[in-house]
Amino acid sequence: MFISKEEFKQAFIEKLQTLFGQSLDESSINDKYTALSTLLRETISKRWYETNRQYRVSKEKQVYYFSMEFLLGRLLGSNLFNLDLTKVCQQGLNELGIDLADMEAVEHDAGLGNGGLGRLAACFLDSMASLQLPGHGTGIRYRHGMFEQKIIDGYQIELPDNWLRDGYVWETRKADRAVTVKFGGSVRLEEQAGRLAAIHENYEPVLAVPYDVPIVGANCNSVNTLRLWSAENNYFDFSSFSKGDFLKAVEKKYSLEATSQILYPDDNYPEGRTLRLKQQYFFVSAGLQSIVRRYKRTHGSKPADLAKIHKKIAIHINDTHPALAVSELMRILMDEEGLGWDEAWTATWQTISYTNHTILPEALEKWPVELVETLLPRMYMIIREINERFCAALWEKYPGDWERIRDMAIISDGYVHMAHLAVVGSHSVNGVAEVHSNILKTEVLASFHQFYPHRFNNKTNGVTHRRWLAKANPELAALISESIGEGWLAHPGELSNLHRYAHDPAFQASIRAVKQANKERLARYIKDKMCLTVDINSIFDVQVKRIHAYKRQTLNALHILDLYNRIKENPGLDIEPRTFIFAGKAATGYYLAKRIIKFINTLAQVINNDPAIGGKIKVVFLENYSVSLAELIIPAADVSEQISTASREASGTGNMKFMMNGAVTVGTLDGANIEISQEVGGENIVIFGLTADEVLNYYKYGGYNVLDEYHGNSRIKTVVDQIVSGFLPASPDEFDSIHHSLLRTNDEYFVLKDFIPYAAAQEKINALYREQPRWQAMAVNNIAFSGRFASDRTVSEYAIGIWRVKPVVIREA
Ligand code: DL6
Repeated sequence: MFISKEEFKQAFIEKLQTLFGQSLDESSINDKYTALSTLLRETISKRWYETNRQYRVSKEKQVYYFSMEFLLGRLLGSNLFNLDLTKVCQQGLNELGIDLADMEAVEHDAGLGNGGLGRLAACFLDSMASLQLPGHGTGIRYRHGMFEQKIIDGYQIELPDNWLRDGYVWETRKADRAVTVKFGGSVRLEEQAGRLAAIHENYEPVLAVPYDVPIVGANCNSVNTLRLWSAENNYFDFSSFSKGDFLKAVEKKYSLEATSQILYPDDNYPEGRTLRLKQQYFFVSAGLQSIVRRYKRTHGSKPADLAKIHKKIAIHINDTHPALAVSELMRILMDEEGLGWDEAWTATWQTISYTNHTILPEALEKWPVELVETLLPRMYMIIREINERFCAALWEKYPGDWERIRDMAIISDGYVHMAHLAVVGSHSVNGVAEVHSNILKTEVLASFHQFYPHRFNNKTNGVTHRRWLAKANPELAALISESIGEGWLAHPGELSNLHRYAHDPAFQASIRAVKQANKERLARYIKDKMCLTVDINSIFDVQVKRIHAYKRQTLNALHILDLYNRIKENPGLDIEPRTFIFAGKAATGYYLAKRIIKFINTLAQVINNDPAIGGKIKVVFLENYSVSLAELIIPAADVSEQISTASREASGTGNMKFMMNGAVTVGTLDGANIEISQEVGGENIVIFGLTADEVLNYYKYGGYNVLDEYHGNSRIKTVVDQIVSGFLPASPDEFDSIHHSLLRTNDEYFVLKDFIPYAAAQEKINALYREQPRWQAMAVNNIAFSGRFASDRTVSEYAIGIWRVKPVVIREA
């Protein structure tokens, strides 16, 4: 490892020569990126090897976090940061006339996730490694990650994300660790040596090849592993080939490999396709096979050794997507390792734990019985047996209560209910914010909570402060360290020491200067990408997240329309200039969400081109929201829009990232906003709208009467009418679906009910921003009290309360 910039420069130049046979001057920025990343990889690989070796020798318990999604973003900057090499490299590169930021920009974001759930998994990996916990990720190496979004004429257009085009320097293909995953065919039970053996025949084998990505811990020697599985096959149909049918010769190979080709872009939106179920079983089976293989090497391979697997292995399932882990671990323990049902079952549920990330009814996964039975016959047999035993236990406790048993069954009404399988097959079930965990206990999974009261718990989400504060906002990080020392980097709780600077005029001036610089940086990006000038002295009011009806971008947009109407009516309206910034992707099949994007862009077209409003407000929709774009936008935000319908957003994690960067939240009492509000204090956040209890109560009684709101307030009526009146330059029926979602379906997400309270909250923001000392104190307090929302805290809680794993300190080799 290079410790001085001179050493670094020499190593870097040598690497360019050995990799590309080129001098510094001859090499492209891509070559430079590859040389720098390869240099880092060498340092990382040594630690990685040592970490794996010491884990093996110590025989300590290991955690495996199973997730369909890991939204990693770029790794060069975060690896440099965690290795504490940023400064040395930056200085060395500067002396060579190279900007590190340009090199970082070369890396394709690893967009192997949709949004909150996938990014949470990536934050957890960073925290596990940095807390020296032996915790690894298991997922899918999608050939195409989250689609690239283009906005053309205001519409979302999706392009494939070819993120592997230039190779991926961080991964290592481990062909010798490949395993076979079996689909289809049939299973028969046969008496063998005095016990029933399951014989799986005529199945379609898919070869699962692991690609390992090192996960570097900060300020320690730990390097954990993210293992991503790729479907690969050497199958070649020689008989078709020899008949000259070349296409057919490769057809089967490609159909088998399709399993890991694409990420379903369906955050909180149902996409019940066969391929998705195939993906779920593919990575669960491959991951468990490889974990059991390693376990046997370290802890013994007799059935009695495997019956104790839960003592050395914890498997966490990130939502229900990997819930087949329950039946697959049963299969491996019984069919391959010879355990009986009872022993296998005890080991299975004690190994597995489950996090629920949504209560949206449409997003709770269920699969048709025929599909599971045909695609995964052995899984189906095992799930049926688990279900029968579970229903028998329910019958014993609630004799005659058929309705309850039907509601709780894993298989009912022709479906396999994945959340039920996950709860029954786990020793821990957690929600991701207090309010969400309570709703799970009292509403969505209430009967399961009654049956298994000790399984349920809460683990409020967190985000890694290393990426989202230290790396994304280096000027702010430097200012914090100058004021309270660097302890907060290892112990984010120490950020609270900033509180004493909240009213310090000099500190306020510095915080403001950092924000202005970040706003300038974002304004330059907007200018470059969209040829649009935004006023950096305006309030940067930001809503960036997936586009979804429950997240209520519509509420934000209608309020902007109302503001526009008011400025038109009264050009002297005394408001602080505001730039409303949006970004986010809509699921490809989600028509309403796509219309919301078009609606925002149409508003932008009208407002940004109307000289009559004197530039008081502007609307920007930035295309292709990603982790890297979030790192640019969030540090520049003054206002963080967290305005979901109360009870619908399980937690939110964007809310935490904005808070850490000193934005003031305007939000509902939903998800983690509630805990943010408790932590920062009511005077440092602007809360509005219905509470979760009120919303749930309305739902119980069929909603509210939206027409009362519509007819009862002329501002509301005007903006709702403007959606379809031809006021906006769009085809007459362009926004019917939005209008419909408000008036025809009785405003399922209470947009109109919360409209006036939201407008009042926005006026409050306006007034607060005018009192700059007050506003800056709010910004400082938000940063100061964000320590609780660092994922290091969350992951420690998982480690102690659920996984029961301890840190393993990796000594330098
Ligand atoms: O827990 C991470 C994240 C939460 O912050 C969001 O509130 C929640 O919407 C999201 N849930 C999903 C669910 N997807 N599925 N299934 O993405 O999880």
